[in-house]
Amino acid sequence: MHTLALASWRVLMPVVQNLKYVLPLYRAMAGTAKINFDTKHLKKGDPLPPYNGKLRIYNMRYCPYAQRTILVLNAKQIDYEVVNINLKEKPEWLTSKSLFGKVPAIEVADGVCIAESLVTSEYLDEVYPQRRLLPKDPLKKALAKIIVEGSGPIQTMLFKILRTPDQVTEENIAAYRKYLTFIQDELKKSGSKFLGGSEPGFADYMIWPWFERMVPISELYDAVKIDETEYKLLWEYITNMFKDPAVSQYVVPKEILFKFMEPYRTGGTSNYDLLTVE
Ligand SMILES: N[C@@H](CCC(=O)N[C@@H](CS)C(=O)NCC(=O)O)C(=O)O
Repeated sequence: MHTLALASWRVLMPVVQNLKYVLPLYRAMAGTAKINFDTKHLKKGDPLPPYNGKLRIYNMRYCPYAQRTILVLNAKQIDYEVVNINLKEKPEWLTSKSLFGKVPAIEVADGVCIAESLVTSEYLDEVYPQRRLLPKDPLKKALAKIIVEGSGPIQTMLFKILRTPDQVTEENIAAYRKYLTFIQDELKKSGSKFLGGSEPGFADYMIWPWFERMVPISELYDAVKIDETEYKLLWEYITNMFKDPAVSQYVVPKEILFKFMEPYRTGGTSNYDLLTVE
């Protein structure tokens, strides 16, 4: 082979070899197409949709963990595809895409999948450089992650209030309020609209799914009420978060959320497809 041709092949070869990784990235960076979040939830017996080269998320429309990853994808305006999963009757192929059989998982190239909400979110933040969500500074980055790590009490509260509201303890309520205060104090300290600055960052998106649900749920249960005087700044923050485009395009209408959640308490089966657009 001609030396020049050989040299250019040496340069091009790694690109060609990695095309299956590079192409979805390129397409995603170029695209701002409208995403259909409300695809039918696939269940046992349903075939796996063929991989079409687009970054894909295995999701469940009402899952707060999967929502974290969706918010990152939206914030970065990545073009992606949603494959919704019926978690009560999981498709046989789910564990080949998500090791623990849970959502979220993302498929970044044909058959190359990553699971877990925080892992996928951080991966996307590293791979897609547009609008960095985690701070570069190691100290600030650590603080953002601590804010997320500390969200246990709000997660516990949501879980309990939906399933066994009569078993919510004084300790649950105290820990929940302590976390609300912690977030409000962090906002005060930062002096900015969001924990991440003038735009929502990693911590904002990772804790948001629980706040989004607590607002309508607090209409039903006093235990989770966020007092408007005590938590004035936190309320401003919540209002601003609802207006963020990454958030607003994915919000579930209150009536639908209540309908979906009802069987958690009564023991029936949730209808995953309340929002489905085929
Ligand atoms: N630690 C996981 C938790 C994800 C999770 O629990 N997802 C739920 C849906 S909200 C799920 O897939 N449940 C199915 C199961 O546990 O079998 C993460 O952060 O991604």
